[in-house]
Amino acid sequence: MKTTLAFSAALAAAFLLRADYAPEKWNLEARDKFAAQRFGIFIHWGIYANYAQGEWFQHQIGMDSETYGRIKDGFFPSKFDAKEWVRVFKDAGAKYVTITSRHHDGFSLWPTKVDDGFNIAETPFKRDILGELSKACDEEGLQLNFYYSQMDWRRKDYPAGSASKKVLGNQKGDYASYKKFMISQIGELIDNYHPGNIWFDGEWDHARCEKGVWKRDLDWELDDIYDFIHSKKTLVASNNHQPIRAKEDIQLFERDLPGEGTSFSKDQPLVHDRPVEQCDVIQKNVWGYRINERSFRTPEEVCAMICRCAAKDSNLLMNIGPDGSGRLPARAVEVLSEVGKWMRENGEAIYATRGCGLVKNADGSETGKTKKGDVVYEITIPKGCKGYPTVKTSS
Ligand code: FHN
Repeated sequence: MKTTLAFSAALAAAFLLRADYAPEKWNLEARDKFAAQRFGIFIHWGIYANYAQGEWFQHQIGMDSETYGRIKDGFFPSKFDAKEWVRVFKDAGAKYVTITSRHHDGFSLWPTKVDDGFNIAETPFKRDILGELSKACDEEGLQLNFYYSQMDWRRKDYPAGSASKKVLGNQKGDYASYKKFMISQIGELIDNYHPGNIWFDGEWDHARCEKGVWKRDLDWELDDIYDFIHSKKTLVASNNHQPIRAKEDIQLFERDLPGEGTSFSKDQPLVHDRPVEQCDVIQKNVWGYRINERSFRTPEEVCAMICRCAAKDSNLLMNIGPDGSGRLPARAVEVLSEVGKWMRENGEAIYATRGCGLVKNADGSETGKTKKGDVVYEITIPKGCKGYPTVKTSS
């Protein structure tokens, strides 16, 4: 069902802040548990890793999905070792992992029964990547969550929007059919692997903000999808770059410190009545693996980002893009290992704390404060991240 909805600011506010929804006890507890975790690892991985040009490669060169998809027949990440990945993440101090179950190209990393064969079971590799990762996370006590792209560059029933028409043309699609497909897939993900949250991305294909007024050209019928997820006691998050809706449990900010409004979140006010998460990249400028991207964040920078987020009462979800063989980029592993050393020394100032603010000092350093019970942690981040953050405790 495709409709044209141009909401006025007032109507949009009424729509977004529906008063008739109250989260249940399990939901509030799950939100608290999520917020206490503070640091997670994001994984962007799919058949695009074989092209080694990032996850937007298909779109960038305007490749049709038939041609693009042929690379699935060569997807054989023989070095993939879920236990080793999880060892690296846990050693870094991460408490959860969020992986792309399906990105914009429409390829599913698990053997879904409800698509037409564009999934891991139809590659020579065949192994259930999400299943292996879920088991390894369970064994090590890490929570697994699933990124799920709403935008799709392949299916015939997906209604093309501003970021998909380069690949799909003006395809009208059939949203009722596409919605049914998404719900079936999400049901599989939750029933098979029990994620903590479903992390949506791509709603922005059908929305834009013009001078403070949101214009939307597709009614995603999100209430139905969110109710379905909640009925399975799973949290909902959406990286839609829009003001948060009542039924979204976590407020997401992409490559932008919550509330700063400097990039994707310029039209996205920080509400802060729910957990907050900032996602960012360890290999600068790219989420999925890109062979010629050599610029990695330093361990000092990653620690500073964790501290800034904690001081802003937010989690940090730090992304890595494994390569086509299933290996994590070596430099990312080194950086994470150093981050882990800092977290083991200073994690008390981060995990399960509440943020009390972040200020920039005249000398270019930053001071962040967090709190747990009566204990206040004062964190100093050196100018330009020239050293590791230091922590002072007071009560
Ligand atoms: O288009 C995606 C992008 O590939 C990546 O997945 C990031 C992660 O936050 N989100 C989208 C852009 O907003």
